[in-house]
Amino acid sequence: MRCFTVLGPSQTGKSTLVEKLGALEGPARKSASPYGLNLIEFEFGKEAWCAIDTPGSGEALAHAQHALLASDACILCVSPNPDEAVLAAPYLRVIEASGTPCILFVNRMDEPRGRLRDVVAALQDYSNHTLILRQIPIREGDKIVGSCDLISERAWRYREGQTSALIEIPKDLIEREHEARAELLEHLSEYDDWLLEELIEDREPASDAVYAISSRVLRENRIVPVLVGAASHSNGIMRLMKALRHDAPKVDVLRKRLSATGSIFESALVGVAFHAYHRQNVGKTVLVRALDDGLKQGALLGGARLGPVQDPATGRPITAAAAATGDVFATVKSDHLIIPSLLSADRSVDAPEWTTPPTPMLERILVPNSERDETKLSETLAKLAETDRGIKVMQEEGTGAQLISAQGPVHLRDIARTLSEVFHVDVTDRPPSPVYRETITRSSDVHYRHRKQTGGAGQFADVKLSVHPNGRGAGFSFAETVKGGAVPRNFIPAVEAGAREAMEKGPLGLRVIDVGVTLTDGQHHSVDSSEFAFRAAGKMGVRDALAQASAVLMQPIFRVEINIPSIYSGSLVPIVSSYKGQVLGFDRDEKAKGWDIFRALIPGSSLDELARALRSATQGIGTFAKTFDHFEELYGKEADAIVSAYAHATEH
Ligand SMILES: Nc1nc2c(ncn2[C@@H]2O[C@H](COP(=O)(O)OP(=O)(O)OP(=O)(O)O)[C@@H](O)[C@H]2O)c(=O)[nH]1
Ligand SMILES: [Mg+2]
Repeated sequence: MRCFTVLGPSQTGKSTLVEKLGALEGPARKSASPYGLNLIEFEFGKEAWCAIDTPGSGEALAHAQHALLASDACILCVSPNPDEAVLAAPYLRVIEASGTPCILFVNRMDEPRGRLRDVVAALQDYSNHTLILRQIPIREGDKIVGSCDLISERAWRYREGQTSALIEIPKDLIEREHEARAELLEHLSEYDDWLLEELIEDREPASDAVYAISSRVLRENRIVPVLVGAASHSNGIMRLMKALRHDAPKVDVLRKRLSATGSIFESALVGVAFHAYHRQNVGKTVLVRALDDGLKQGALLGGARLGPVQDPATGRPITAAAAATGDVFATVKSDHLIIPSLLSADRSVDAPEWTTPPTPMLERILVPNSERDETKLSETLAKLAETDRGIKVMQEEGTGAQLISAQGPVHLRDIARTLSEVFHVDVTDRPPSPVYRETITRSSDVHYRHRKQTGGAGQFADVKLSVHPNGRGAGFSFAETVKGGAVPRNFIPAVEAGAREAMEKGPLGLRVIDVGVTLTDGQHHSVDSSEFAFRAAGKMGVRDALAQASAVLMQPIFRVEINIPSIYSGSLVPIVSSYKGQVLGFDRDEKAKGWDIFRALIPGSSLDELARALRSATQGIGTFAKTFDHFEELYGKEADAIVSAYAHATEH
């Protein structure tokens, strides 16, 4: 079976395209996974094909990335509007990183909104591969009525809902056709010496030879050919499918590409697990592409036996024949399979780096509506995270509540829906509050005596302590300058332990950071002093000292690395500033053409708003990764509000 992915921005006609491609030679078989990919299996040119239709939302980029892991080639489906080219940037980026041969399909040509050349030029800004026209549109007035193939030099007139009719190249197009063809040949000749020579000698190369070169060039992933059409009118569909049939590499090239990442030998590679989803009463269903013959229920794959194998299109069990190389199948009760992973019979290795989804930006606390579901929620989220690497599951500091990071609001809604429909756990979500700390701004001294007389043995410990601010980030420190054994050596560690305990909750009710404690003097009693007593004295003494040392709220500051197409970099400066952030600067992203990495420091309390502002400023394309950088003092009304909210929350 040959397999390709269709990906691209939202509403560019991917699903329509896949449906039309699948129906070219009779009815296709379709599978819908409740969340994620659609697989369409069909016959074309006496071969079995599987098209993977991916969702267009930027929040679902991970699904497209994983689908590429199982694909011989891909079709990037885009709109004919040059202004929307930037929306394709994330897809060009992952396609390039994955090394998957790609055909660019400019769809919706029935709604022309600009020149095709401008669309291609705008997209070229985001691709290191040359995007090169394989067809040019035939216009009548402002309507596109057909296309002309630049290799065969044949023209086709679109017919509504049918395959196109062969026509003469319109006279007024001949010049443009020659020009575009020359450009195509010139680019191809960069990868073919024979063709180069023909061109230099000014000979007209035969179509067959050019076809062969263009196939090889796509197979080797040198250039990205551009085709055009209108999926909903079935225009350009046959041409596209024929291009795939002739030019897309077969599964052996995918095997080589995957093993070239170095983590697995090509000879050992038998499959790739690329998608999974949960179904009620069925459990985890995993989609696998076989990269070798012989996979069937009970066969070893990834270190354990494969569970029942199903037809991905119908969900019916496949019991008889084993899968052949290239087949895509579904399997259940194969919970050992990790998504995504490369599989040998006895091992499962991590998929290549490029399959890593964008860092999830939307953090939410999930609270089960019914308290009984607390354990179930954490188990279920762990399961979901196994099948969706776009989710990160953590626990909130302090409360231990379930904290998840999702790709965005739509993804979050999908997660909640799966939790409810498949696992029957209903949740409410709320934003997490930043983790605050406090520290002191001046030194203070105390003398604290711990004394208790309860019946028999008493407790006695007397300490003189001073606390002082340590430098930012220096943490806690403890020193002693006790002379003459006023506090016996063996009790000093107990004083330190007490001092550390006092740091857990300072005068503002928060954990105390960056404070130094010095034990300067004290007294002991030969019978009543104990480690316990000195620990208590250390704790209470430090607590009192902190209360007099002008405590101040500390807010977390994060370093964010924002990934954005360069055209947005300028607009980020005012956004970051408006969220009390500090711009550190931006650089070109060496790994992705047309992208910048924008760095800034930003308070934890602004991260959620930054994510939202970034989404709307960049049409959902920009993402950021954050790492904690440092704590910083926060004064004024904002600090007062946080402190009183804390005091209020801990009262109850
Ligand atoms: N005019 C025109 N409309 C089209 C064409 N192809 C698809 N559409 C329409 O565009 C809309 C979106 O089509 P889909 O196929 O669902 O697009 P998609 O890319 O799968 O969308 P998402 O999966 O949501 O990203 C539908 O209303 C289609 O009928 C086309 O070539 N021309
Ligand atoms: Mg779709």
